[in-house]
Amino acid sequence: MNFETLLYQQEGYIGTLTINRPEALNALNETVLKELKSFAEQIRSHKDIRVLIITGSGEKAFVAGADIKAMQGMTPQEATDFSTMAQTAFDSIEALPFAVIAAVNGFALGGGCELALSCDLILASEKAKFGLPEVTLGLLPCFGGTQRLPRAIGLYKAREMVFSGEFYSAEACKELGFVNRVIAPAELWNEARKLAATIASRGPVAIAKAKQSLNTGVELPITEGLQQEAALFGELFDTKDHHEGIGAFIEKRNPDFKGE
Ligand code: CO8
Repeated sequence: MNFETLLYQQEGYIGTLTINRPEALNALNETVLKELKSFAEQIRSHKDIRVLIITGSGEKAFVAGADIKAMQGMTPQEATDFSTMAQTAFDSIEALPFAVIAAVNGFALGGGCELALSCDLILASEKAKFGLPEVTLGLLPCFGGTQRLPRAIGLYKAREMVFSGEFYSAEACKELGFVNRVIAPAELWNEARKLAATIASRGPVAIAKAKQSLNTGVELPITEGLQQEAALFGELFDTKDHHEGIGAFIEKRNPDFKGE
């Protein structure tokens, strides 16, 4: 996979995607968004990937938002189209059939915070700063922020973050409930890899179906969510992985899942 603004590396079952525009603090322009969507479309069918880590290039930023310079002079229709393009790219990341970890190494502002919110888990460096500062530009979060953030932390806390436009520390975001772990900057990469390796050692089909149950279940009335959970659970009994998992337990050995 060859991209202008993204770097992709894979080691074993763990892929790492780096947003690579350090001169603009990895801001999201049209090229990055198109490449993110194309990347997600290509990677989703790769059988040899079990966890994706997304991070930002350089010391300073995960992603400092949408590219403010590129927004200048847009017409209302162009702005809506730009928002839709970003939402579609982030939906494709969210829908990947394996776990996606955001390793937030610095500023995650506006679209950067929204990109992190489309990942399954957020690990943040102690020096990371999150925020939705769109209102400081006379705009509103439009890459999914007004939708994913309240679903993650509740409406009242989301309103404060959106209306104030302020930057929040990683620790404050952990308190709010959307950052999983806060990690010393030098350890962020190791911790992300360690968590990725743990997840990659579990049953891949089980992770994919658990992700589906969690992500679509929260949108459903609980009775429908429970029915879906039971149906997905049943589907796992058609997989070789479940024989391997149960067999390994009985034989007192580690399972060797093939993702089948
Ligand atoms: N877009 C474009 N360039 C950026 C961005 C950005 N979001 N953020 C930083 N840069 C550039 C700077 O312009 C600068 O470039 P140059 O050296 O050429 O002047 C370079 O990156 C380094 O940045 P700073 O010198 O500003 O670094 P500091 O350490 O002083 O400050 C900050 C870092 C605090 C992160 C600061 O750069 C900042 O406030 N950035 C903007 C953050 C922001 O407001 N993000 C939200 C953008 S809006 C959004 O994401 C969603 C709305 C999308 C709407 C789209 C509809 C069309």
